[in-house]
Amino acid sequence: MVNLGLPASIPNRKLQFHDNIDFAAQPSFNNFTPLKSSSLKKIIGMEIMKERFKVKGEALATEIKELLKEHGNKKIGEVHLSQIYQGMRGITGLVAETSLLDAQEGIRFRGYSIPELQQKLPKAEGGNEPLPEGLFYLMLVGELPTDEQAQHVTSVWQRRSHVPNYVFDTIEALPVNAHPMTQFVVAVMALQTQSQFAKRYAAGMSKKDYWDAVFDDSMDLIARLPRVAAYIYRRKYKNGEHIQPNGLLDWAGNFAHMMGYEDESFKELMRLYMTIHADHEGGNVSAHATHLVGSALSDPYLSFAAGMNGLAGPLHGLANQEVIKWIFELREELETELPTKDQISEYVKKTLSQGKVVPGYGHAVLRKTDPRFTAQMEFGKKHMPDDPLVQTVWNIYETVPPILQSLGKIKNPWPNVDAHSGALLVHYGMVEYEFYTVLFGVSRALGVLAGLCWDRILGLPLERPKSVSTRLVKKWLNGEDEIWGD
Ligand code: AMX
Repeated sequence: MVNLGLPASIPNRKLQFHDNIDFAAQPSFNNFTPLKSSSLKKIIGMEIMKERFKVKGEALATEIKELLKEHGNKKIGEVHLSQIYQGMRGITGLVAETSLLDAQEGIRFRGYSIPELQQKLPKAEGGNEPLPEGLFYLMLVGELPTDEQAQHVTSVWQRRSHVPNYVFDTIEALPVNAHPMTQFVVAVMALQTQSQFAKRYAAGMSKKDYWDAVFDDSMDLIARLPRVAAYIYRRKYKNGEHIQPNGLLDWAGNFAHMMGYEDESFKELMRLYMTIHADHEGGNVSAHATHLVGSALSDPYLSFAAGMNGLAGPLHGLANQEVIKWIFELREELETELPTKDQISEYVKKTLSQGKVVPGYGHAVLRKTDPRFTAQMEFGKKHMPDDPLVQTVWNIYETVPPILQSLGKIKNPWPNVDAHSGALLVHYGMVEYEFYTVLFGVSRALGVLAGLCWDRILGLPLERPKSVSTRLVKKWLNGEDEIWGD
């Protein structure tokens, strides 16, 4: 990893709320050593990523213009009345370059499946899991990065990771029992004052430079999120005993460290977690909300906060906390650490009879076991095969699908990403399940912000689909030609 000459960690030192240090601005800070010229070169090399993105983005923008000139009137589908009442399922209405979801296969990032990414993306020294930095490069540039290119991303995120003190003050103004996602979104909004896009727009930035400012904001925001998220975690669950960043670590490894987890295999889990939760094409609530709000030229901070408010919903990202809560309640009610499949089956039926969903199961698009679930299962088999909670997740996997299938109305009875993640985190002692969606949010930033960069370089316009009232629908059905609703 690149050594930026940042100070080593000071674990478990109780920091003052104002003890957030801008390392770059404080050369006299203890242990500070100047940047080595090789590190500097790598940072400058990072500008190459921006350049590559510019070349790729502008080329695709030109290609799309030609494509639309020739084929713009081609029909790509039709819309049924039921679809507009049912969450627009199956209506193709968005472009997202970063990843594509196949109902049977699962997610592919720029054509690569999750097992392929685990094989092909750069790793941390001595590690086996992919570096999320590499995935970000792939989503942005469309090419697999070399080890050095992934390290460039690490270095630049380290360099941009300073969080101003007033952001911590803003978090501190909230009651400590505020949901971590509320604290997270408030912190992102506090960071918004840092937006380059907002400043440059106010100063009269040209349209052709929008992408450049969005790129800079996205890089800053991604760099800062682990610090903010770790601060919320330590504030809420560890008596406000904060841990300083370790400039020798990669983005996810440093995040684990700042939350207080030094186990190497937890760092590996964070690398995997941050990679597999990053993106799920464009129509999911967090990606779509970010894209929609960004289409109004709201800056990346405002747009990302909108996406995170969506992720905080129980049918989307909050499902991961719901899953582990549901399993804890199951264990408590049955007074056993390892419920049998029959006991699980009874509990599932009880959940359904109470009019609740089985969290972690089902998906709006996927129609098979989520490969992100499988990747986590493989991690569990490798690192903690005997953990009773992890085994319970696997027993649930064998029990739930046939029950859901028997109901006849559920389109996908298989587990999604959220069905597994909590059990792995609990294994390492991260039992505070209310925090899990924040982890998801830090990861999701990679996909939705890479997506926002693409939106602006492609010059995508304000999103404004047409809506209708039921009154109008009824008139259509009666063959009346009225265009006004209510
Ligand atoms: N348990 C019980 N009922 C379920 C169910 C589940 N896990 N999944 C779907 N259903 C029900 C729906 O509530 C709906 O019932 P209704 O007709 O009475 O309203 C019916 O089955 C048909 O739903 P669907 O078309 O199969 O799913 P959808 O596209 O409407 O919703 C999802 C998808 C994910 C919201 C849904 O499967 C669900 O609520 N799952 C549980 C929550 C969850 O795990 N969310 C995480 C999703 C992944 C993510 O974003 N992180």
